[in-house]
Amino acid sequence: MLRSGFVLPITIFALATLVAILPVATASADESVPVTIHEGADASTWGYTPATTTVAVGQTVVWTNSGAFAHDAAATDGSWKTPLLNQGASGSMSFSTPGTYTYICTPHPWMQGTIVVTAAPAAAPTAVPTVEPAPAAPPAAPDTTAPAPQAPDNSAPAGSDAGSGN
Ligand SMILES: [Cu+2]
Repeated sequence: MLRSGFVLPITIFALATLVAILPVATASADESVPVTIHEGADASTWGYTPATTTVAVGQTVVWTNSGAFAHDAAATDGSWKTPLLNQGASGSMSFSTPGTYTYICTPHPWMQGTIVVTAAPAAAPTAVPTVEPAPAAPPAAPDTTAPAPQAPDNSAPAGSDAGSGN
């Protein structure tokens, strides 16, 4: 007496796809903060935009000269200075000490700006839940009891169209 159709039960654990999209906190420490050096028809209006820029310690200020003349940004206390920037050029300075730094343009000292460097931002507690990504579910085991169907393609090669139309 044969028992046919004895099939081992295949238990498949379907893992729920746990896609944990963790919020990516934008690190602010390495950000650069732009300042535009601008000119105008009246040279007395030349200056920096924004006139006051606030950055956190570790951040970098990047000055870009949108004018036609060369400008720079030079601390009034002489502690730092960008190179003289030609039209379209940029110069950067990073700040590691909190404080307020006024600066001017060396060739045009009436151009004035201020950099306020604050202590590192109160590092927003990265409340990222500890979620371990689920391992990739293994592919369903193939049914090895059934022979793989061999289906050779014996069809005639294309291009031999008899061209019979009704
Ligand atoms: Cu200038």
